[in-house]
Amino acid sequence: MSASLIQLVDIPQRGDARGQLSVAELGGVLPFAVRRAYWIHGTKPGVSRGFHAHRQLRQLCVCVAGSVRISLFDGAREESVMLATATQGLLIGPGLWREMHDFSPDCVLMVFADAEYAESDYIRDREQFIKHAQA
Ligand code: T46
Repeated sequence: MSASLIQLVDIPQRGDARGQLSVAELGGVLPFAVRRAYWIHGTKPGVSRGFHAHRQLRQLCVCVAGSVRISLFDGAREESVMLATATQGLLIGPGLWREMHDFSPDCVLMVFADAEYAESDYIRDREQFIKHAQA
């Protein structure tokens, strides 16, 4: 059986009596050096996002507040996962079509990426992605 598309990682916890502190660092939960971070928040009700793949980019997604469902598609199989905790991350490698659905109103989705923004790294057409995945 092939490996799951969903790679969840537990984020080390360094909380104490004062509250929680979660750490993502290179050599720990991060398998790459971060060159960019961005976060998606204030998503309007009923809105879905994503609908693209990346050619090279690697990412770690952490839902630091609220919840969101992320689906991944490799051109043949589709799997989805609900992110609803700040103590787990979803690693997304290159060559996976992603969609984000069911954002809670308070959702804050942090994304750590291994490269700066480049529109040329995106495949935004699903049919083109399927051809790319099968090549
Ligand atoms: C991803 C999912 C999880 C920039 O100018 N710089 C940036 O670093 C990013 C991420 C986006 N943009 C621009 C590109 C678009 O004009 O911001 C606009 C919105 O981006 P997009 O429609 O691609 O957003 P999402 O939520 O569909 O996808 C984002 C990331 O783009 C993508 O890398 O994997 O979150």
